[in-house]
Amino acid sequence: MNIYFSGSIAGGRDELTIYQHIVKQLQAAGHSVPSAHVADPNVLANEAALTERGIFERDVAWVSQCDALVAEVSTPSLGVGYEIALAAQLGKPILCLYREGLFVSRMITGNPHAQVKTYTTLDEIDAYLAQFLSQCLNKPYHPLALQRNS
Ligand code: 6IA
Repeated sequence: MNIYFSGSIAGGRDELTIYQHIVKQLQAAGHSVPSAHVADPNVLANEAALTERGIFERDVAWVSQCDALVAEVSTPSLGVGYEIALAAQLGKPILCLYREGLFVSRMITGNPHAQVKTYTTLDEIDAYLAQFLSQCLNKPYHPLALQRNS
């Protein structure tokens, strides 16, 4: 599947190693992650050639095309919130992960469009990812799945 990974950039990069772990897991499971650069420590340098509008339009297109969105929401981020809301409006399956014990916006934790899970270990992240991805693969009613099958 095509999985959009969403993680904080301007909001702060404290969880970079977690982003790297999630992207690695998704790719190792055979999924493509167009936004893998979110987990790249050099994202600011690598994306510098793009205009602000170019980044926005590209990322919106990628969210629109994805089969599902996985977001790490431990670090508050306007962009991550925007991408989650966009994916929700488009009916995409959404998994939000954050470190147990953090105070996270109720617009995420109370969002009926998203599965929201807390973790303390990488093993827990892996288990939530595996469960979520298998649910996505078995959801024939997903709008994109219907388009592909019609
Ligand atoms: O508000 P934030 O920057 O924390 O939002 C992060 C989210 O928005 C990520 O999930 C990305 O998909 C998207 N995003 C925000 N900024 C960028 C970006 N900037 N490049 C790619 N995706 C982005 C490059 C920085 C620039 C100074 C070169």
